[in-house]
Amino acid sequence: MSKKRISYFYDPDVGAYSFGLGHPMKPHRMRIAHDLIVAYDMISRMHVMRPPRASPEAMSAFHTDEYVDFLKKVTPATHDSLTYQGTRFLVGDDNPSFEGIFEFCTISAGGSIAAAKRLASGASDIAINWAGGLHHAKKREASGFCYINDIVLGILELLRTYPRVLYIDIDCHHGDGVEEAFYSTDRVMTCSFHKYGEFFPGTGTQEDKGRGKGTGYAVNVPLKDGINDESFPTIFEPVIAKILETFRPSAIVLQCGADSLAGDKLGCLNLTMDGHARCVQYIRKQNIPLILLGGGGYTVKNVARTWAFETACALGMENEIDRNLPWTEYFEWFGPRYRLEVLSNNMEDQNVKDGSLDEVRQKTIEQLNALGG
Ligand code: TV7
Ligand code: CA
Ligand code: ZN
Repeated sequence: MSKKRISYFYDPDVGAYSFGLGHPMKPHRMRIAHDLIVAYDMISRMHVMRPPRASPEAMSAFHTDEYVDFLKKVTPATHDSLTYQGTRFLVGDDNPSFEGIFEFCTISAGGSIAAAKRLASGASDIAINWAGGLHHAKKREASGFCYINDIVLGILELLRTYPRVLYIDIDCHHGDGVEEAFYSTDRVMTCSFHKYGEFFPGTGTQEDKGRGKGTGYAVNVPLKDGINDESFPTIFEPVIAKILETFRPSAIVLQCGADSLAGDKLGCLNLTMDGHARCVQYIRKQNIPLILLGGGGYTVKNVARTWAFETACALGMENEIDRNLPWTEYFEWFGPRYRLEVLSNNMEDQNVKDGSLDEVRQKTIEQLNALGG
């Protein structure tokens, strides 16, 4: 496996932000992942950078000025008046106004924009921002724990250099914000794998394929509970292979949402760490400039393990890495086995028993064939 030039964007402040007591989204997981990355001595093998904070102007490349101004101003104390009693900008408990909300957004978005610039400059083959991947954020509204859509901002930056960008989303939830942003263009293909059916955000059927020039360029792969390491590659790999053949992307953004792992607090899929990372390995070997982003992931210790391991995959050192975890400040979290692993559980794979996965795969391939590849 060839050596690649990796840039890793990390802001040591990111772990200090809190969405509030009891909220499932925990920025602290980036710090735990980082500590593993340090302890495994990956830092010396890649270019490590603290990304510049994204400016309000940079955010306005996608979001409205009014919404960005709101995020700049809102605090827990001004929430009710600035959201018009929770009817604008932030609706419901998923997106609280927490202390430092705007700074958190500048870190997450700053990392993805910097990652895009780093690839486009030709300085790196793979750029990583585990604080990014916040795929639900809309132009004028927060949604599903996401306030600023760092992914859209990163892709817009890539489009200044690259003719075609492929976005792949393996988070358990539908990547609706990114899909919507590029729904009518043929320069960005979006492809989300997600649980569909009585699950947030409720979009992402195979009938939703894009519009106008973008018709066929939004790819949705709806899944049922329990997809595992055996069945997931039988849809991920042929679908991606077909996309690479028909769309021929000049750059790829892979959202590595870790709520598709077994045992996730919010997710309902059954991938192991190795099964999840296999997606990274499959994309890496295509030798196309690549951005790796975070996203969901709510069983914190498993998110940290997986993103640390996927950093090792980017470096091509996954076969050398010690599966016994090194000592870190959070070592005791990883008991009782203290291993670099996320194991599957005994849930049934609802995708294979009625042949639904075969139908979804066939329908996706037909959609891609219709593009005329
Ligand atoms: C990318 N699921 C984001 C995924 C966003 C999922 C939801 C919660 C949740 C929110 C909490 C909370 C929760 C235990 C779980 C319809 C509702 C139901 C809020 C209580 N505990 C990503 C968003 C999803 C907030 N939202 O893709 C504060 O679960 O299902 C919904 C919407 C209305 C709001 N209520 C939940 O992974 C980063 N929210 C505890 C405290
Ligand atoms: Ca997804
Ligand atoms: Zn998710």
